[in-house]
Amino acid sequence: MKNTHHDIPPALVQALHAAQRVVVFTGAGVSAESGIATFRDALTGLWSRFDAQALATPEAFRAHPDIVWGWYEWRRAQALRATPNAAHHAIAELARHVPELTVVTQNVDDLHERAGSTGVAHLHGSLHAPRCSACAAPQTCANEAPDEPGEGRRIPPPACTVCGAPVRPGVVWFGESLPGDAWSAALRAAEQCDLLFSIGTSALVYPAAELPQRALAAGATVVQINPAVTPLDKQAHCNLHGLAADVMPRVVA
Ligand code: BV8
Ligand code: ZN
Repeated sequence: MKNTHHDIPPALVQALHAAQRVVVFTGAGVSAESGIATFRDALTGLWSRFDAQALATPEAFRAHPDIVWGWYEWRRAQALRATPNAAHHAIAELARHVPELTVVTQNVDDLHERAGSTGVAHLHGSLHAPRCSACAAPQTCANEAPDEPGEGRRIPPPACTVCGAPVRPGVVWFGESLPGDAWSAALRAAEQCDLLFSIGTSALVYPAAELPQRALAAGATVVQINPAVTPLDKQAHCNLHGLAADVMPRVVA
């Protein structure tokens, strides 16, 4: 690595050079500069009478399938149009600088993969992998490049090709368990790393928000990158208050 880490604390540069195992834990803020609304900002139009946490539940899908499906189709269209930003690229590049890097994301887009990261643990599923709400059969997305559905448009979910029940988004809703393989890989990586970056997440949603705590408890250095203050500020060894796409390229430089 060249010595061009402008404004990055020397102790962090040192920790990065010494690290054997690094975890990058990301949230919606990493995709913000790609034009994807963060989770707590993704409500406009019809959806603004809900809070995101109320819409992202099995109960909401049962009560208002067309509102919930419409919201996810709007978000899927946004994700399809977006491209990875400098933060996604820097994270993919970081894998070439450290012996072992695990990317763990709460995001339901695929921008880490499109930037070149591999083996990404998706704790909260994907916008691009719908499945049947009854028999769980994987379903294909209706249209590879839908027109941007209008903000607040109701869209009835399609019927399962196997049993006819409504198709649901392939994401993890509140009250649902995380995919076991992704969660155990994330937990193992957090407990075994020497350095964890928590980037662009409000650190409010559990069990995902446990990961930085587990890393701290295991003796790792924890670095947070976020323009805002989060509950993690008090515990992190280093808080870089800035935009992920500005800060990450300087960390990796
Ligand atoms: C579970 C997928 C076991 C869908 C999401 C108390 C009461 C009630 C419930 C609970 C409770 N305590 C714990 C719970 C359980 C609950 C929970 O944690 N609730 C909290 C909120 C109180 N958790 C669950 O239910 C989980 N499952 O526990 O299973 C179980 C089983 C049965 C019964 C009970 C329990 C499942 C949670 C999964 C929810 N699914 N997403 C979808 O996307 O629609 S969560 C949602 O939050 C997001 O999608 C994301 O995945 C997650 C975290 O959000 P963030 O990514 O952090 O985004 P956010 O908008 O919040 O913040 C953006 C941040 O970026 C901000 O800090 C901002 O400053 C920053 N930022 C902005 N721009 C930039 C930036 N940073 C850097 N650069 C920038 N440019
Ligand atoms: Zn089915």
